[in-house]
Amino acid sequence: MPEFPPEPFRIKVVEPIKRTTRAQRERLMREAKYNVFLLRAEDIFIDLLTDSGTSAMSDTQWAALMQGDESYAGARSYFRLKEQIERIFCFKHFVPTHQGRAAENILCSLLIEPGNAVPNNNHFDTTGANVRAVGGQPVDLVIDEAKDPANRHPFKGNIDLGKLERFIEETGTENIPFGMITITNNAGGGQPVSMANIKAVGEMVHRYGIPFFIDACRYAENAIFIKQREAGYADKTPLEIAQEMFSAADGCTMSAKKDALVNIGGFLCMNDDALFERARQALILREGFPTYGGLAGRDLEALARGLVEGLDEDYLTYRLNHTAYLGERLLEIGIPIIEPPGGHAIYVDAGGFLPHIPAERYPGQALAIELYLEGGIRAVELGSVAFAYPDPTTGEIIRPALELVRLALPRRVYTQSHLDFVVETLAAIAARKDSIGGVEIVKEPELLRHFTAEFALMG
Ligand code: P71
Repeated sequence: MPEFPPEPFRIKVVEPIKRTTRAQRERLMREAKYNVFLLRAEDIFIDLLTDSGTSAMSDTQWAALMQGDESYAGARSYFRLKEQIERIFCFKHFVPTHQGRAAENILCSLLIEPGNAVPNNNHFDTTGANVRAVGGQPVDLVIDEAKDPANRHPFKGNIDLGKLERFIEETGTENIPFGMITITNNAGGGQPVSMANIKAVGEMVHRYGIPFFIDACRYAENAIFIKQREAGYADKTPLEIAQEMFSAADGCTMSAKKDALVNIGGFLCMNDDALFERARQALILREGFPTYGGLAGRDLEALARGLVEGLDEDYLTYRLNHTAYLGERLLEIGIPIIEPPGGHAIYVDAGGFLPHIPAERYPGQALAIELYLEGGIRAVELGSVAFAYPDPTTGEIIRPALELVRLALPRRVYTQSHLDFVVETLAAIAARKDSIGGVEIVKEPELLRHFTAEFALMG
């Protein structure tokens, strides 16, 4: 087999994408207020905004849609989904939700009191926002190696156990409603967490009587990383590794829009009976009856099959290779990225790539704009636009460690030649990078500002 083997699928249905001219893109970007979220998708050539909800479903999943049982209560599709969730995640209870943030919302609103704090390796944007929305404080305790882009630590998503213990001692167990770990760590490069770390974090929080939840969006990619990199797992299947990961926790939140290969869906799992009762009530209020939870019966069917396909070892091996191909080619032409390549995305170190643009002029946003102007490529800023926030007591702006631009790879959607085009586009930007200026925010909402903020070029 070649170093980067070909896609383990062939294409049965195609969706045309169109090129635009540089002049058109300049106008479209200006009209979108220099926020790539405000562009129209049909004006984009290669859309790497997110791997969330953008997967290509298989012929089996499309066929399953026709078998969706749309009964309000007790639908057959619910039981098909239940069987898969119980097999893979091994928790006692679950409720379906329309997507991951709805699961987070229910968990956070049931367990967090104002003034509480929640530890995680890195909270992703919606998770952090859901913790804050109910008066809690998200606290990020990832290992220091994660802050050095060139460090090739095999499990750069790990939580620093020393930091976690100090955090618990200083905060007090009564102020920590639960601990979390995000697998893989999306805010920190799509980097995996080792089995040893998942178990050690679980044991530590449990020793203090604190429940432990996994943010499981990319659990299958995390599992194949463990198989490839952690001693003792080479002969285990991704399913066995997943079961072992979840056995360390009391529950999980899941956005099925990632590793479950569907365009919409999520769920919240837990072992605690009383919490499940409260979650069911919250679900009925906010999402829907507990056997469909904000989804159509056909969505439940596609999800049940997507969970199976998403754990397939050939698919997962291809998936990591596909992402690594983009990362290694960018490194070859001198573009700094978070190393080693993550599971679902390559994160360009925009701060390192554009050192003449200070963090307060948002180098990541400037690069995201350039990617669109140069090649019609959409990426997302994951730096100070997405993650900087004012300190609750001093008001001082706290910035993330790195100013990143994420090139997220939708699952089973783009071929290796699309990735070559992304590399060529970044090479063209690199050739004139000193002429790129920073940006300023001219309008922003209070929470999750990156989705709707408006920017201006500073020249
Ligand atoms: C991602 C997303 C979705 C997103 C976020 C920001 C801009 C564009 C798209 C969502 C996650 C996630 C983790 C680790 C929970 C959610 C929420 N990620 N945890 O990466 O990555 O799930 O979108 O289904 O509500 O692009 P949800």
